[in-house]
Amino acid sequence: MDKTTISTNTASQNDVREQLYKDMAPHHLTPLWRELHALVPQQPNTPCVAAHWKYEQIRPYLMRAGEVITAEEAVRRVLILENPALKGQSAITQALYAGLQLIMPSEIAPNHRHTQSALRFIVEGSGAFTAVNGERTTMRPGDFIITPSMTWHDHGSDASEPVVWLDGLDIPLIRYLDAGFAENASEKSQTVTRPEGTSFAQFGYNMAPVRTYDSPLGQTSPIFSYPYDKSREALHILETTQPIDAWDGVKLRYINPLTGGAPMPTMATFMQRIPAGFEGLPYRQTDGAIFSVVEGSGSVQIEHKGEKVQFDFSPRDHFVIPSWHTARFSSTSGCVLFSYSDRPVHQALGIHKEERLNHVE
Ligand code: 1HN
Repeated sequence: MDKTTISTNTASQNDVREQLYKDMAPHHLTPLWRELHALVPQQPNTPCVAAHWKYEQIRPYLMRAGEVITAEEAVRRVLILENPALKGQSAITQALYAGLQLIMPSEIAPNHRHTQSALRFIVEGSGAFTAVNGERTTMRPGDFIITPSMTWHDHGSDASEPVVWLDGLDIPLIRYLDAGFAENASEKSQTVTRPEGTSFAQFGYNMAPVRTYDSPLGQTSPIFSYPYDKSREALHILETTQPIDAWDGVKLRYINPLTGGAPMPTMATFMQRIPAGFEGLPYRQTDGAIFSVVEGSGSVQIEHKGEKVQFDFSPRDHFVIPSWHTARFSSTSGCVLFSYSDRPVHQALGIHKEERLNHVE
């Protein structure tokens, strides 16, 4: 139908159209021309909003959860970080899930497995462990740990203090694809078959077992734990010897050593140092990113469709920068940030986009 026809359309034409829509509806038909704008927006139009969870404000609820339910009874004692604009969806972005999990001394979170990939980023306390495929990994603050898709995993604690970590999973994405399977094990804790550190010795030293060309875990990294002391050391060396990126400060991505790609097929992870006195330039990217503050304090200004928010963050805080929201970081005294996003999915589809602005608006 051309423009002339539309501009001259009459009340009776409208009636005819409305009648058509009504008549076709029982046949599960709907006219594209009424949906087209929303279906193909000119730029990403996420319903998600930027949000900040201050650790000092939410920790009391986590500890209260520790008093009212055991890890075993809960299966996973987690408070979900839910995007305020996605209530009831257990999602922090459209594609990703985030939660804070608590394990108390000598508790067990029972063995199970599922399609959804998971990452753990240790926020508070040392001495809990997670077991993946028969190998335990001790958790220390700042460590980044992987539970690959469909691998058996349970958590336990030999610690004398509460241990809290950030869980990042691709739950909403797998739900969207209707592709999730899950299974509980008959034993609460899996049998340990390999000493701690085995997978790191095999794959964590820029070497790999001689005949390993294909990853034993498909696209997922065979390294279960990326210890913080190594990531922190790398950032420190680069901060003190190399030029600082005007947008990111010093930012490294974690890699699957067998592919050079992201450690998981659906989630990329990053560790970043914002140097003292840094005033970052603004950027935006299509992947929505979730941040966990490791050390120090700073601010992030986030702007979207003319609305601005600023989050002043401290250690153990969490915040989310949704898709295509413009963000810039600053810090007076310096800070270290862990983050994860759905970037590998965007890249696999060839649709990842990032824009780095050269001036502050
Ligand atoms: C899960 O398996 C864990 O293993 C944490 O610690 C959070 C959220 C939804 C589904 C499975 C875990 C989870 C989860």
